[in-house]
Amino acid sequence: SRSDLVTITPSVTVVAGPDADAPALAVVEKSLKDAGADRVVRAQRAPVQGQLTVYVDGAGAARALEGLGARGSEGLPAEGYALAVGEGRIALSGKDAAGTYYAAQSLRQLLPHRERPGAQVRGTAVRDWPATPLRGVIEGFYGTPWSHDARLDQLDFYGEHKMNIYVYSPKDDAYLREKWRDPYPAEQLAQIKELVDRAHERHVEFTYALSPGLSVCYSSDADLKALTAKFQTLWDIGVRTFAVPLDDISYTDWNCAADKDAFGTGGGAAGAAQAHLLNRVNQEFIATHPGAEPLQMVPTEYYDVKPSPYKKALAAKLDANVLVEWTGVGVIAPTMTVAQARQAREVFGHRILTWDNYPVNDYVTNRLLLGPFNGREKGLPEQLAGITANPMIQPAASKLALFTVADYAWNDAAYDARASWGAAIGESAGGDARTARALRAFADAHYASSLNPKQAPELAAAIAVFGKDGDAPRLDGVLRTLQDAPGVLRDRLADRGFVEDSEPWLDATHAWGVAARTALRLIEATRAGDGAKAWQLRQRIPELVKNAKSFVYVDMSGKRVPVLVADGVLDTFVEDAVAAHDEALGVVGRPKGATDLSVYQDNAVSRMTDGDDATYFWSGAAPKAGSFVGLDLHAERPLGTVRLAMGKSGSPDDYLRHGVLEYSSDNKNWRQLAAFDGKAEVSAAPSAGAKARYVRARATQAQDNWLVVREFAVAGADA
Ligand code: LTM
Repeated sequence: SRSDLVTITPSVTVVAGPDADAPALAVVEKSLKDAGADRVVRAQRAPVQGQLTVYVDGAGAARALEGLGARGSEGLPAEGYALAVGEGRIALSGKDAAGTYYAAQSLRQLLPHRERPGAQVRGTAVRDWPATPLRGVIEGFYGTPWSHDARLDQLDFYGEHKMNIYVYSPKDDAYLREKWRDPYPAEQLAQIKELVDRAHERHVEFTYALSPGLSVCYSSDADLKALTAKFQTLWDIGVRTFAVPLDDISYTDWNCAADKDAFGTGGGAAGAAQAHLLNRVNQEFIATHPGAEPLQMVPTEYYDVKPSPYKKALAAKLDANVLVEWTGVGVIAPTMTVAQARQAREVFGHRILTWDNYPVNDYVTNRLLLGPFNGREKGLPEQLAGITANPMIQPAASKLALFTVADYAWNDAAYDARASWGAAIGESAGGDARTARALRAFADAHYASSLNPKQAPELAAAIAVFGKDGDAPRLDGVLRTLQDAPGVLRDRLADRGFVEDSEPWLDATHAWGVAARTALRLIEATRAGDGAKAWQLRQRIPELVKNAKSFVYVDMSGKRVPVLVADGVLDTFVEDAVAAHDEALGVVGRPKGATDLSVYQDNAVSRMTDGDDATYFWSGAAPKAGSFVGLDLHAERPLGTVRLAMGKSGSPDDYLRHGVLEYSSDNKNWRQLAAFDGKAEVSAAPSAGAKARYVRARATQAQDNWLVVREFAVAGADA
């Protein structure tokens, strides 16, 4: 970078090369106006001294870069660019049209955003290029598909963040799956054309993905014709990239007698059958349409790298130039490594494009997933044909995570998940500190996912500090920011889509903020020995919690799903405050659950102590020797009969195979109550006089099955 400053003069001249990208020029000109220029004019050569000149491509840009001592775009990979600012000029040079467009986007980010005559921009020299060829989004979730306007808005966002692919594949658009053979009604096709045109203007490859797998005959000429005829209607409106996803279908028993005759049955037959159809699409449609990009497909086994007859057949028979999509190891892969990507390339025998299931929330519709893209090893993009992220049902709320996906896919080497997340928040808040603070608190409270296992990390840290220093005013400040965040976002956030998307979560966040602040006051009153005040606050809490849990997301089938906010953090804080108060009064509430195992989805450890046999704790991994689930009875007491009810219908084998029940007064020194082997229902009565505050079930051997605990109870413990 350089030390000089360049002034945005009232009149700016743009000198463009003969082939300079038109969308890039539009971005440059708009950015200059947003930065305070009154007049932006195009000219063949540099004008009068004292005026800012911006060179875009061509000989002028090359000379200007050289004059600024910066290297040009020659030698860069596709979509790379050089950009330099200094000595009263700005120069942009793209390796290709997309590169120039990305140079323009970087310039937009560098320039000040609020009109101010005479604004200045710091001198700089940048050479930049993407880490992987395809970077973008696959609208591939179940549930309410995005609206047309939301899609247009997304395409603008992708262009701004150097993402270059959007795959149109909503599971609940009937014309893509159930009615895949049917042509689009004219109105719908016209809307898709508008998307294709917008994508083109934003250097985004609109990819049309047709999923015939629910009813196709892979060997049928008629079905091939139906598929390519549908593709042709999309080609005619400008689509140049096509995909055939074959995920989430039966491939061991698909309903086509002719295919059974042609290929047989089972995984190997399915791989051969799919390759047969896809090769015909590839050879008879893609290859006969000059300008078409390589065909993409999603295999039916998209979620692992285990060799199988299906993968073997697909690898051997599918045309070499078809891209294969893969979700990583797991449908929602907590981590993705370079080694796994190499294995995928090997086992599928084709170039791999990731279908990364983040921040998709169709399997947890009670959650917003607002944390960053995480757990993807550096070096991964280099192994891939590209990265496509499956977003949330909520388009605008997806942008925080998608910002970070774009960041990683462009430059994984420099990627820092937390820093990128902060930058996403800053951009969304548009430089307004109050909005940024509110958005950060809200996003923190909706942070957890398989990629970001810790919920509400900043709030949890503040609560932990309070546990040590007891500084209630400081924690109250944090909780107040959270409680007020929904109001601030509703009043100030420019992206109204985000507010619309988040409505029930905004309501619930405010309500949880109120409940948590009341709990904090309860803690203070309990500590101060102000029994009357504490009792008054204690009585309000059940109603406040009930209210906080009352907000619902209504899905496309009309199902009402109660939404979660900072779960495991706010609810625990409130429960602990109540328990501490009750304990001080000598009343002991329900035991509190504990475990060192991870939690599968929403099956929190509190569900094994809720007195309801139909709900359960479900671990997110198999217990190792030493893993435990435990109870805190809040105070030492005579120990009653201990009951441990494990397993559940549907997963009867998810129980501790070999373990011991133990009890303790100090959570350090343990005595054995019973040993158990091979049974899901365990019950043990202690000898007379036994006392304990803590009880636990500890695995004595590692096992393969995960653990379900429906109820873990001590007789008389919650009297
Ligand atoms: O991931 C793939 C390839 N298919 C489906 C997606 O449509 C769905 O959105 C995600 C997340 O639930 N899981 C899938 O299996």
